[in-house]
Amino acid sequence: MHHHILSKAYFRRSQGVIPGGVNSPVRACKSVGCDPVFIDRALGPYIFDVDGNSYVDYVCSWGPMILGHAHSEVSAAVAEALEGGTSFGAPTWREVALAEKIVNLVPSIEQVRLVSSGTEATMSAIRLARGYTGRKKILKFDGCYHGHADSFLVKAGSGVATLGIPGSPGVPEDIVANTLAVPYNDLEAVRQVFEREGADIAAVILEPVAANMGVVPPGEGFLQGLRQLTSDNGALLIFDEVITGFRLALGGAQEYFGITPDLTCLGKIIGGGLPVGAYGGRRDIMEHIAPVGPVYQAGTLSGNPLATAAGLATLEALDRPGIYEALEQRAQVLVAGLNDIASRYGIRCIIQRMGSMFTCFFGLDNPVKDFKGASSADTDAYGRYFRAMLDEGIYIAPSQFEAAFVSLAHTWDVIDETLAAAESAFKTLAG
Ligand code: KE4
Repeated sequence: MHHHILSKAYFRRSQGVIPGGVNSPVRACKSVGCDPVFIDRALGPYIFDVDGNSYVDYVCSWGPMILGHAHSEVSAAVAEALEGGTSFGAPTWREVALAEKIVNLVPSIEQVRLVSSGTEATMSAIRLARGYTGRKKILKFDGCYHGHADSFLVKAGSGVATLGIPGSPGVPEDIVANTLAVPYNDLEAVRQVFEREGADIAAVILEPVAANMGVVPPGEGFLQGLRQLTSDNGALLIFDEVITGFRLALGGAQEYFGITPDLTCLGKIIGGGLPVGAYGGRRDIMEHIAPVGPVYQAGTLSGNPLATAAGLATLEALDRPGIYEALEQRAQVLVAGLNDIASRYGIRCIIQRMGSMFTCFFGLDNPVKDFKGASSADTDAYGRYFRAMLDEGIYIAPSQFEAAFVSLAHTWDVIDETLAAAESAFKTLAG
Protein backbone atom coordinates (compact mmCIF):
# COMPACT_ATOMS: atom_id res chain seq x y z
CA MET A 1 0.00 0.00 0.00
CA HIS A 2 1.44 3.37 -1.04
CA HIS A 3 1.52 6.39 1.26
CA HIS A 4 1.13 9.88 -0.17
CA ILE A 5 2.38 12.07 2.66
CA LEU A 6 4.49 14.44 0.54
CA SER A 7 1.92 14.55 -2.29
CA LYS A 8 -0.70 15.68 0.21
CA ALA A 9 1.68 18.32 1.59
CA TYR A 10 2.43 19.61 -1.93
CA PHE A 11 -1.28 19.60 -2.76
CA ARG A 12 -2.06 21.73 0.32
CA ARG A 13 0.71 24.19 -0.68
CA SER A 14 -0.31 24.28 -4.34
CA GLN A 15 -3.96 24.95 -3.47
CA GLY A 16 -2.77 28.07 -1.64
CA VAL A 17 -1.21 29.59 -4.76
CA ILE A 18 -2.74 27.85 -7.83
CA PRO A 19 -6.51 27.56 -8.49
CA GLY A 20 -7.48 24.04 -7.42
CA GLY A 21 -3.79 23.34 -6.87
CA VAL A 22 -3.28 22.39 -10.52
CA ASN A 23 -2.39 24.04 -13.80
CA SER A 24 -4.97 22.02 -15.72
CA PRO A 25 -8.30 20.97 -14.19
CA VAL A 26 -8.32 17.25 -14.98
CA ARG A 27 -5.09 16.79 -12.97
CA ALA A 28 -6.95 17.58 -9.73
CA CYS A 29 -8.52 14.08 -9.85
CA LYS A 30 -11.85 15.51 -8.64
CA SER A 31 -13.94 13.12 -10.76
CA VAL A 32 -12.17 10.01 -9.42
CA GLY A 33 -12.57 10.88 -5.72
CA CYS A 34 -9.00 11.28 -4.52
CA ASP A 35 -6.19 13.81 -4.28
CA PRO A 36 -3.58 13.91 -7.03
CA VAL A 37 -0.14 12.39 -6.59
CA PHE A 38 2.70 14.79 -7.35
CA ILE A 39 5.21 13.39 -9.84
CA ASP A 40 8.93 13.83 -9.23
CA ARG A 41 10.38 12.16 -12.35
CA ALA A 42 9.73 9.57 -15.04
CA LEU A 43 11.63 7.04 -17.14
CA GLY A 44 10.36 4.81 -19.93
CA PRO A 45 6.88 3.51 -18.99
CA TYR A 46 7.22 4.56 -15.34
CA ILE A 47 6.47 7.68 -13.34
CA PHE A 48 7.68 8.18 -9.76
CA ASP A 49 5.84 10.33 -7.26
CA VAL A 50 7.37 12.53 -4.57
CA ASP A 51 6.79 9.79 -1.97
CA GLY A 52 8.90 7.36 -3.99
CA ASN A 53 5.98 5.31 -5.33
CA SER A 54 6.34 4.07 -8.91
CA TYR A 55 3.53 3.59 -11.40
CA VAL A 56 3.19 2.18 -14.90
CA ASP A 57 1.99 5.30 -16.73
CA TYR A 58 -0.93 5.13 -19.20
CA VAL A 59 -1.59 8.89 -19.20
CA CYS A 60 1.72 9.58 -20.99
CA SER A 61 1.20 13.32 -20.44
CA TRP A 62 -2.19 12.91 -22.24
CA GLY A 63 -0.54 11.52 -25.38
CA PRO A 64 2.86 13.17 -26.07
CA MET A 65 5.09 10.50 -24.51
CA ILE A 66 4.56 7.86 -27.23
CA LEU A 67 8.26 6.91 -27.03
CA GLY A 68 8.14 6.65 -23.24
CA HIS A 69 9.51 9.12 -20.70
CA ALA A 70 13.04 10.60 -20.86
CA HIS A 71 13.76 8.88 -24.18
CA SER A 72 17.52 9.07 -24.77
CA GLU A 73 17.30 10.52 -28.29
CA VAL A 74 14.81 13.21 -27.24
CA SER A 75 16.77 14.15 -24.11
CA ALA A 76 20.03 14.32 -26.08
CA ALA A 77 18.44 16.55 -28.75
CA VAL A 78 17.08 18.95 -26.15
CA ALA A 79 20.40 19.03 -24.26
CA GLU A 80 22.24 19.84 -27.48
CA ALA A 81 19.80 22.63 -28.35
CA LEU A 82 20.04 23.98 -24.80
CA GLU A 83 23.77 24.58 -25.19
CA GLY A 84 22.93 27.12 -27.88
CA GLY A 85 20.40 29.07 -25.86
CA THR A 86 16.64 28.72 -25.38
CA SER A 87 14.79 31.29 -27.49
CA PHE A 88 15.64 34.00 -30.00
CA GLY A 89 12.32 35.23 -31.40
CA ALA A 90 13.88 34.86 -34.83
CA PRO A 91 13.72 32.09 -37.46
CA THR A 92 15.83 28.99 -36.69
CA TRP A 93 16.82 25.90 -38.65
CA ARG A 94 15.08 23.41 -36.32
CA GLU A 95 11.59 24.85 -36.97
CA VAL A 96 12.20 24.53 -40.73
CA ALA A 97 13.28 20.92 -40.26
CA LEU A 98 10.25 20.13 -38.06
CA ALA A 99 7.88 21.81 -40.52
CA GLU A 100 9.42 19.83 -43.40
CA LYS A 101 9.05 16.59 -41.39
CA ILE A 102 5.35 17.32 -40.74
CA VAL A 103 4.74 18.24 -44.40
CA ASN A 104 6.46 15.04 -45.52
CA LEU A 105 4.59 12.77 -43.11
CA VAL A 106 1.04 14.18 -42.98
CA PRO A 107 -0.66 13.60 -46.36
CA SER A 108 -2.83 16.74 -46.49
CA ILE A 109 -0.33 19.27 -45.16
CA GLU A 110 1.39 21.38 -47.81
CA GLN A 111 2.23 24.24 -45.43
CA VAL A 112 2.22 24.36 -41.62
CA ARG A 113 2.46 27.01 -38.91
CA LEU A 114 3.98 26.04 -35.57
CA VAL A 115 2.43 27.34 -32.34
CA SER A 116 2.82 26.36 -28.66
CA SER A 117 -0.31 24.37 -27.81
CA GLY A 118 -3.20 22.44 -29.27
CA THR A 119 -5.55 25.22 -28.22
CA GLU A 120 -3.57 27.74 -30.27
CA ALA A 121 -3.61 25.35 -33.23
CA THR A 122 -7.37 24.85 -33.31
CA MET A 123 -8.17 28.47 -32.43
CA SER A 124 -5.99 29.62 -35.33
CA ALA A 125 -7.39 27.03 -37.74
CA ILE A 126 -10.93 28.24 -37.07
CA ARG A 127 -9.92 31.89 -37.58
CA LEU A 128 -8.21 30.90 -40.83
CA ALA A 129 -11.28 28.99 -42.02
CA ARG A 130 -13.48 32.01 -41.30
CA GLY A 131 -11.01 34.36 -42.99
CA TYR A 132 -10.61 32.12 -46.04
CA THR A 133 -14.33 31.43 -46.60
CA GLY A 134 -15.69 34.78 -45.37
CA ARG A 135 -18.24 32.78 -43.37
CA LYS A 136 -18.84 32.89 -39.60
CA LYS A 137 -20.36 29.60 -38.45
CA ILE A 138 -18.48 26.50 -37.38
CA LEU A 139 -19.87 23.05 -36.69
CA LYS A 140 -18.42 20.85 -33.94
CA PHE A 141 -19.52 17.64 -32.26
CA ASP A 142 -20.71 17.11 -28.70
CA GLY A 143 -17.98 15.43 -26.69
CA CYS A 144 -15.14 16.54 -28.93
CA TYR A 145 -12.69 18.84 -27.16
CA HIS A 146 -10.54 21.23 -29.15
CA GLY A 147 -8.85 23.18 -26.36
CA HIS A 148 -10.27 26.10 -24.41
CA ALA A 149 -10.73 28.86 -27.02
CA ASP A 150 -14.10 30.58 -26.56
CA SER A 151 -15.61 29.35 -29.84
CA PHE A 152 -15.35 25.74 -28.73
CA LEU A 153 -16.73 26.06 -25.19
CA VAL A 154 -20.37 25.36 -25.97
CA LYS A 155 -22.75 23.27 -23.88
CA ALA A 156 -23.45 19.82 -25.31
CA GLY A 157 -26.73 20.06 -27.25
CA SER A 158 -29.98 18.16 -26.90
CA GLY A 159 -29.30 16.09 -30.00
CA VAL A 160 -30.74 18.40 -32.63
CA ALA A 161 -28.32 21.04 -33.84
CA THR A 162 -28.31 23.65 -31.15
CA LEU A 163 -26.91 27.13 -31.54
CA GLY A 164 -24.02 27.38 -29.10
CA ILE A 165 -24.96 27.89 -25.50
CA PRO A 166 -21.90 28.98 -23.49
CA GLY A 167 -20.34 25.93 -21.86
CA SER A 168 -18.48 28.10 -19.38
CA PRO A 169 -19.03 31.40 -17.59
CA GLY A 170 -17.00 34.12 -19.28
CA VAL A 171 -17.84 32.91 -22.78
CA PRO A 172 -20.16 35.52 -24.31
CA GLU A 173 -23.30 34.30 -26.08
CA ASP A 174 -22.40 36.26 -29.20
CA ILE A 175 -19.13 34.36 -29.48
CA VAL A 176 -20.74 30.90 -29.42
CA ALA A 177 -23.81 32.02 -31.36
CA ASN A 178 -21.84 30.97 -34.42
CA THR A 179 -20.92 27.55 -33.07
CA LEU A 180 -23.26 24.71 -33.97
CA ALA A 181 -23.01 21.42 -32.08
CA VAL A 182 -24.45 18.05 -33.13
CA PRO A 183 -23.93 14.49 -31.86
CA TYR A 184 -20.76 12.67 -32.98
CA ASN A 185 -21.38 10.03 -35.66
CA ASP A 186 -24.72 11.62 -36.59
CA LEU A 187 -24.23 12.34 -40.29
CA GLU A 188 -27.95 12.99 -40.80
CA ALA A 189 -27.85 15.81 -38.23
CA VAL A 190 -24.91 17.33 -40.12
CA ARG A 191 -26.80 16.99 -43.41
CA GLN A 192 -29.80 18.81 -41.92
CA VAL A 193 -27.61 21.65 -40.64
CA PHE A 194 -26.02 22.09 -44.06
CA GLU A 195 -29.44 22.08 -45.74
CA ARG A 196 -30.56 24.82 -43.36
CA GLU A 197 -27.47 27.01 -43.22
CA GLY A 198 -24.69 25.50 -45.31
CA ALA A 199 -23.93 28.83 -46.99
CA ASP A 200 -22.88 30.28 -43.61
CA ILE A 201 -20.68 27.43 -42.40
CA ALA A 202 -16.94 28.11 -42.62
CA ALA A 203 -15.81 24.74 -41.32
CA VAL A 204 -16.61 21.46 -39.65
CA ILE A 205 -14.06 20.52 -36.99
CA LEU A 206 -13.79 17.15 -35.29
CA GLU A 207 -11.52 14.65 -33.69
CA PRO A 208 -11.41 11.97 -36.45
CA VAL A 209 -11.31 9.47 -33.61
CA ALA A 210 -12.83 11.06 -30.53
CA ALA A 211 -10.77 10.68 -27.36
CA ASN A 212 -12.12 13.44 -25.13
CA MET A 213 -15.32 11.61 -24.28
CA GLY A 214 -13.32 8.45 -23.98
CA VAL A 215 -12.24 6.68 -27.20
CA VAL A 216 -15.12 6.74 -29.69
CA PRO A 217 -14.28 5.68 -33.27
CA PRO A 218 -16.01 7.21 -36.31
CA GLY A 219 -18.83 5.02 -37.63
CA GLU A 220 -18.76 3.50 -41.11
CA GLY A 221 -18.98 6.28 -43.69
CA PHE A 222 -19.00 9.11 -41.14
CA LEU A 223 -15.71 10.74 -42.14
CA GLN A 224 -16.36 10.15 -45.85
CA GLY A 225 -19.81 11.74 -45.43
CA LEU A 226 -18.35 14.81 -43.75
CA ARG A 227 -15.77 15.14 -46.52
CA GLN A 228 -18.52 15.08 -49.15
CA LEU A 229 -20.87 17.48 -47.31
CA THR A 230 -18.15 20.07 -46.66
CA SER A 231 -16.87 19.89 -50.25
CA ASP A 232 -20.39 20.19 -51.66
CA ASN A 233 -21.11 23.27 -49.52
CA GLY A 234 -17.82 25.16 -49.78
CA ALA A 235 -16.98 24.58 -46.10
CA LEU A 236 -13.57 23.41 -44.88
CA LEU A 237 -13.07 20.06 -43.17
CA ILE A 238 -10.72 20.42 -40.20
CA PHE A 239 -9.27 17.34 -38.52
CA ASP A 240 -8.21 18.03 -34.95
CA GLU A 241 -5.39 15.48 -34.78
CA VAL A 242 -3.83 16.86 -31.61
CA ILE A 243 -4.26 13.37 -30.14
CA THR A 244 -4.50 11.12 -33.23
CA GLY A 245 -1.63 12.80 -35.11
CA PHE A 246 1.40 10.44 -35.15
CA ARG A 247 -0.59 8.28 -32.68
CA LEU A 248 -2.86 6.22 -34.97
CA ALA A 249 -0.30 6.09 -37.79
CA LEU A 250 2.70 8.10 -38.90
CA GLY A 251 0.28 10.12 -41.04
CA GLY A 252 -2.37 10.18 -38.33
CA ALA A 253 -6.06 9.37 -38.65
CA GLN A 254 -6.19 10.89 -42.14
CA GLU A 255 -3.70 8.27 -43.35
CA TYR A 256 -5.38 5.52 -41.29
CA PHE A 257 -8.84 6.25 -42.79
CA GLY A 258 -7.68 7.62 -46.17
CA ILE A 259 -9.54 10.95 -45.82
CA THR A 260 -7.99 14.27 -46.88
CA PRO A 261 -9.07 17.21 -44.66
CA ASP A 262 -8.49 20.80 -45.74
CA LEU A 263 -6.75 21.74 -42.47
CA THR A 264 -5.19 19.62 -39.72
CA CYS A 265 -4.42 20.61 -36.14
CA LEU A 266 -1.54 18.91 -34.34
CA GLY A 267 0.05 18.99 -30.89
CA LYS A 268 1.21 16.70 -28.09
CA ILE A 269 3.44 14.11 -29.87
CA ILE A 270 4.96 16.72 -32.23
CA GLY A 271 6.51 18.43 -29.21
CA GLY A 272 7.80 15.21 -27.62
CA GLY A 273 6.71 16.55 -24.24
CA LEU A 274 7.66 20.18 -24.87
CA PRO A 275 5.17 22.87 -25.95
CA VAL A 276 4.47 22.54 -29.67
CA GLY A 277 1.20 22.81 -31.57
CA ALA A 278 0.68 23.22 -35.30
CA TYR A 279 -1.98 23.80 -37.92
CA GLY A 280 -1.54 23.22 -41.61
CA GLY A 281 -3.10 22.09 -44.85
CA ARG A 282 -3.68 23.20 -48.42
CA ARG A 283 -1.19 25.86 -49.52
CA ASP A 284 -3.93 28.03 -51.07
CA ILE A 285 -5.58 28.21 -47.64
CA MET A 286 -2.43 28.57 -45.51
CA GLU A 287 -1.24 31.49 -47.66
CA HIS A 288 -4.05 33.55 -46.08
CA ILE A 289 -2.04 33.59 -42.81
CA ALA A 290 0.07 36.63 -41.88
CA PRO A 291 2.54 37.83 -42.96
CA VAL A 292 1.82 36.47 -46.42
CA GLY A 293 -1.94 36.88 -46.05
CA PRO A 294 -4.35 38.98 -43.96
CA VAL A 295 -5.41 36.47 -41.27
CA TYR A 296 -3.42 37.33 -38.16
CA GLN A 297 -1.78 34.81 -35.83
CA ALA A 298 1.45 35.09 -33.85
CA GLY A 299 3.40 33.63 -30.92
CA THR A 300 6.54 34.60 -28.97
CA LEU A 301 7.78 31.03 -28.49
CA SER A 302 6.36 29.47 -31.64
CA GLY A 303 9.01 27.18 -33.16
CA ASN A 304 11.11 27.41 -30.00
CA PRO A 305 14.53 25.71 -30.42
CA LEU A 306 14.17 23.34 -27.43
CA ALA A 307 10.60 22.36 -28.30
CA THR A 308 11.38 21.80 -31.97
CA ALA A 309 14.45 19.75 -31.00
CA ALA A 310 12.26 17.48 -28.89
CA GLY A 311 9.61 17.28 -31.60
CA LEU A 312 12.11 16.51 -34.35
CA ALA A 313 13.79 13.75 -32.34
CA THR A 314 10.38 12.25 -31.57
CA LEU A 315 9.15 12.21 -35.17
CA GLU A 316 12.48 10.84 -36.39
CA ALA A 317 12.23 8.01 -33.83
CA LEU A 318 8.65 7.26 -34.98
CA ASP A 319 9.60 7.30 -38.68
CA ARG A 320 11.16 3.82 -38.53
CA PRO A 321 9.88 0.38 -39.59
CA GLY A 322 7.63 -1.60 -37.25
CA ILE A 323 6.80 1.18 -34.78
CA TYR A 324 3.02 1.25 -35.26
CA GLU A 325 2.77 -2.51 -35.59
CA ALA A 326 4.48 -2.83 -32.18
CA LEU A 327 2.16 -0.25 -30.60
CA GLU A 328 -0.88 -2.04 -32.09
CA GLN A 329 0.20 -5.48 -30.84
CA ARG A 330 0.99 -4.29 -27.30
CA ALA A 331 -2.33 -2.43 -26.97
CA GLN A 332 -4.28 -5.32 -28.49
CA VAL A 333 -2.85 -7.82 -26.00
CA LEU A 334 -3.35 -5.44 -23.08
CA VAL A 335 -7.01 -4.74 -23.93
CA ALA A 336 -7.72 -8.43 -24.56
CA GLY A 337 -6.27 -9.20 -21.14
CA LEU A 338 -8.30 -6.46 -19.44
CA ASN A 339 -11.49 -7.71 -21.12
CA ASP A 340 -10.75 -11.24 -19.92
CA ILE A 341 -10.16 -10.10 -16.33
CA ALA A 342 -13.26 -7.87 -16.26
CA SER A 343 -15.49 -10.69 -17.53
CA ARG A 344 -14.02 -13.21 -15.05
CA TYR A 345 -14.86 -10.85 -12.18
CA GLY A 346 -18.23 -9.91 -13.65
CA ILE A 347 -17.36 -6.21 -14.01
CA ARG A 348 -19.64 -4.52 -16.57
CA CYS A 349 -17.42 -2.47 -18.89
CA ILE A 350 -16.91 -1.83 -22.57
CA ILE A 351 -13.33 -1.24 -23.71
CA GLN A 352 -13.03 0.78 -26.92
CA ARG A 353 -9.62 0.88 -28.60
CA MET A 354 -8.13 2.49 -31.67
CA GLY A 355 -4.46 1.65 -32.13
CA SER A 356 -2.51 2.43 -28.96
CA MET A 357 -5.26 4.39 -27.23
CA PHE A 358 -8.27 2.94 -25.40
CA THR A 359 -10.94 3.65 -22.78
CA CYS A 360 -12.74 1.36 -20.32
CA PHE A 361 -16.35 2.58 -20.10
CA PHE A 362 -17.90 1.24 -16.89
CA GLY A 363 -21.51 0.18 -16.38
CA LEU A 364 -22.22 -0.22 -20.09
CA ASP A 365 -23.03 -3.25 -22.25
CA ASN A 366 -23.25 -1.55 -25.64
CA PRO A 367 -20.63 0.34 -27.67
CA VAL A 368 -20.33 4.09 -27.14
CA LYS A 369 -20.98 6.05 -30.32
CA ASP A 370 -21.45 9.59 -29.04
CA PHE A 371 -21.34 11.88 -26.00
CA LYS A 372 -24.81 10.82 -24.84
CA GLY A 373 -23.65 7.21 -24.77
CA ALA A 374 -20.40 8.09 -23.01
CA SER A 375 -22.28 10.19 -20.44
CA SER A 376 -24.32 7.13 -19.40
CA ALA A 377 -21.17 5.40 -18.14
CA ASP A 378 -20.84 4.75 -14.41
CA THR A 379 -18.31 7.40 -13.39
CA ASP A 380 -18.34 6.25 -9.75
CA ALA A 381 -17.27 2.79 -10.90
CA TYR A 382 -14.57 4.42 -13.00
CA GLY A 383 -13.39 6.30 -9.91
CA ARG A 384 -13.13 3.03 -7.96
CA TYR A 385 -11.19 1.52 -10.91
CA PHE A 386 -8.81 4.50 -10.96
CA ARG A 387 -8.12 4.27 -7.21
CA ALA A 388 -7.74 0.47 -7.25
CA MET A 389 -5.30 0.64 -10.17
CA LEU A 390 -3.33 3.45 -8.51
CA ASP A 391 -3.00 1.32 -5.36
CA GLU A 392 -1.68 -1.48 -7.58
CA GLY A 393 0.90 0.87 -9.17
CA ILE A 394 -0.91 1.61 -12.44
CA TYR A 395 -1.55 5.26 -13.35
CA ILE A 396 -4.51 5.72 -15.69
CA ALA A 397 -6.43 8.85 -16.69
CA PRO A 398 -8.19 10.43 -13.69
CA SER A 399 -11.40 10.76 -15.72
CA GLN A 400 -13.82 8.37 -17.43
CA PHE A 401 -13.85 10.69 -20.44
CA GLU A 402 -10.21 10.38 -21.45
CA ALA A 403 -7.98 7.83 -23.18
CA ALA A 404 -5.29 5.50 -21.92
CA PHE A 405 -2.13 5.56 -24.04
CA VAL A 406 0.39 2.76 -24.67
CA SER A 407 3.94 3.86 -25.50
CA LEU A 408 6.84 2.06 -27.14
CA ALA A 409 8.35 1.79 -23.65
CA HIS A 410 5.44 -0.46 -22.61
CA THR A 411 7.33 -3.66 -23.44
CA TRP A 412 5.81 -7.13 -23.00
CA ASP A 413 7.04 -7.43 -19.40
CA VAL A 414 5.34 -4.10 -18.59
CA ILE A 415 2.12 -5.31 -20.22
CA ASP A 416 2.33 -8.46 -18.07
CA GLU A 417 2.98 -6.32 -14.97
CA THR A 418 -0.08 -4.23 -15.81
CA LEU A 419 -2.34 -7.26 -16.29
CA ALA A 420 -1.18 -8.77 -12.99
CA ALA A 421 -1.98 -5.49 -11.24
CA ALA A 422 -5.33 -5.25 -13.03
CA GLU A 423 -6.22 -8.76 -11.79
CA SER A 424 -5.85 -7.50 -8.20
CA ALA A 425 -7.64 -4.23 -8.96
CA PHE A 426 -10.65 -5.91 -10.60
CA LYS A 427 -10.78 -8.41 -7.74
CA THR A 428 -11.03 -5.46 -5.37
CA LEU A 429 -13.76 -3.91 -7.54
CA ALA A 430 -15.69 -7.19 -7.51
CA GLY A 431 -15.56 -7.01 -3.70
P1 KE4 B 1 -3.68 21.87 -25.41
O1 KE4 B 1 -4.05 23.32 -25.53
O2 KE4 B 1 -4.08 21.26 -24.06
O3 KE4 B 1 -2.22 21.58 -25.77
O4 KE4 B 1 -4.50 21.05 -26.53
C1 KE4 B 1 -5.90 21.18 -26.58
C2 KE4 B 1 -6.50 19.97 -27.28
C3 KE4 B 1 -6.93 20.12 -28.59
N1 KE4 B 1 -7.46 19.07 -29.27
C4 KE4 B 1 -7.58 17.85 -28.69
C5 KE4 B 1 -8.17 16.71 -29.48
C6 KE4 B 1 -7.13 17.65 -27.35
O5 KE4 B 1 -7.26 16.42 -26.78
C7 KE4 B 1 -6.58 18.72 -26.63
C8 KE4 B 1 -6.11 18.58 -25.19
N2 KE4 B 1 -6.39 17.32 -24.57
C9 KE4 B 1 -6.54 17.37 -23.12
C10 KE4 B 1 -7.11 16.06 -22.58
N3 KE4 B 1 -7.41 15.07 -23.52
C11 KE4 B 1 -5.25 17.69 -22.46
C12 KE4 B 1 -5.22 17.47 -20.96
C13 KE4 B 1 -5.54 18.70 -20.21
O6 KE4 B 1 -6.42 19.49 -20.62
O7 KE4 B 1 -4.90 18.87 -19.15
